[in-house]
Amino acid sequence: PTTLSNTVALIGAPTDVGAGARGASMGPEALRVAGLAEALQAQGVRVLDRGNLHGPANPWQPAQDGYRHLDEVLAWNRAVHEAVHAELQQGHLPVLLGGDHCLAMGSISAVARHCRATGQTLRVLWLDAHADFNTSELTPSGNLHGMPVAVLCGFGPQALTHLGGTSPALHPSQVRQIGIRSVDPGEKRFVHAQRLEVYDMRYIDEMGMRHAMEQALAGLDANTHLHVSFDVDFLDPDIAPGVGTTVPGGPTYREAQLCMEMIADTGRLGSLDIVELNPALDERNRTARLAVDLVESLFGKSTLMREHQVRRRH
Ligand code: 6HN
Ligand code: MN
Ligand code: MN
Ligand code: MN
Repeated sequence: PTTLSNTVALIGAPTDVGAGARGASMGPEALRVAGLAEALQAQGVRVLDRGNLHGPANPWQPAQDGYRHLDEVLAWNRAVHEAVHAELQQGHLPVLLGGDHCLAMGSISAVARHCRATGQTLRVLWLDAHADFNTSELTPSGNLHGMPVAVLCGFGPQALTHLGGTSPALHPSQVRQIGIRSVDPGEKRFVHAQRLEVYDMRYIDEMGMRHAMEQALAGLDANTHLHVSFDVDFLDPDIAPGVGTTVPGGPTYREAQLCMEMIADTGRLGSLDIVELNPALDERNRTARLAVDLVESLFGKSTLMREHQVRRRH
């Protein structure tokens, strides 16, 4: 089997309360229009589209005490946490359709809670241009989509760090970041201090995506639940313009495909976020269609049958 469950639950969270640009709230529908459910079904997956969650509107206010829209971010993440946790309890593979990346606080805290209860080991792959490891002291923007990894590791306001009851939801050693190429100055020191394992673009340039993914996926076993948090700005903006925070020099189409295929090969995918897609900035939904194409690979689509592929190793 390619994934931990053959039944996927799509959960839309149409909000941009954590972002610095408006428009990620349209992400869930753009992914549906791009054929996400059909693409998953073509991989033999049963798809339950749960529709969209509801939450407060975006008040578009300046930061207060280092956070923008903290109350609204909390409300959305409570809804995401409950929805994701309910699907995991039913044995389903939750796919969160963002929405901005602050929503990973809710989804990953739910996955961590589920893994604690079932005795599974959680590994998080964070595919992103950004480390999303800011705190209210370090952030240049106050935008909470720049803080989910820190919050999940226990650094942030109590209400957010305790979404799943206990804190921290994650230890930094459970996280692997891939594709990183924009980290704020204070955030950079904090990433180092907390020893986050980061495969940044320089590492990928020098060593290749294959080696980076071999390292990032090392040590998985039959008890591992793999969560992939896919920020669409991970991709190079030449192929994925529909995001609010583009950073040049990201993975190419082929590198991104290889990344997804190598995750699929582990057979351990148990939950997924697709976040930061911004249809207001896209070109005729091409970034949404690319995301769907990559998700097909993540769920096991390959050019040939596995037994027909030339042995890759050494
Ligand atoms: N994202 N580091 C910047 C900030 O404002 O904290 C950008 C964060 C981007 C977050 O893309 O999910
Ligand atoms: Mn992100
Ligand atoms: Mn990002
Ligand atoms: Mn594909």
